[in-house]
Amino acid sequence: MSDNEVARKVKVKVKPKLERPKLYKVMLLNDDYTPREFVVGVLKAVFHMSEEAGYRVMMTAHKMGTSVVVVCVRDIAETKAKAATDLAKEAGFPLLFTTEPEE
Ligand code: TYC
Repeated sequence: MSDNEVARKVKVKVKPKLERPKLYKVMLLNDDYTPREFVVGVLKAVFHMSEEAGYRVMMTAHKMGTSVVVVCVRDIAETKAKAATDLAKEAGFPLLFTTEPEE
């Protein structure tokens, strides 16, 4: 077989490499005014957390200043953080959810 024929038979498979999307953390920030039960209620309503998970996340922010709520793609993180912050604002509380890129 000539070199040309060998070359013709070699099939190069090109596997398209899908980039993994960058992930973002939704952070819960502590404050001195929002009632604990309200924070848990928002975590349940917006992030579909159980009472127990919501309580744990709320208490972490209460004690440490911040807590990670969820890690997801940017669009979802920003939408959820805004929905949760808006719920609090409508109720007259200064509760804040922010987003930041994961390391
Ligand atoms: N620190 C608030 C209080 O004592 C409760 C609270 C917890 C507020 C977590 C915000 O992210 C927060 N009423």
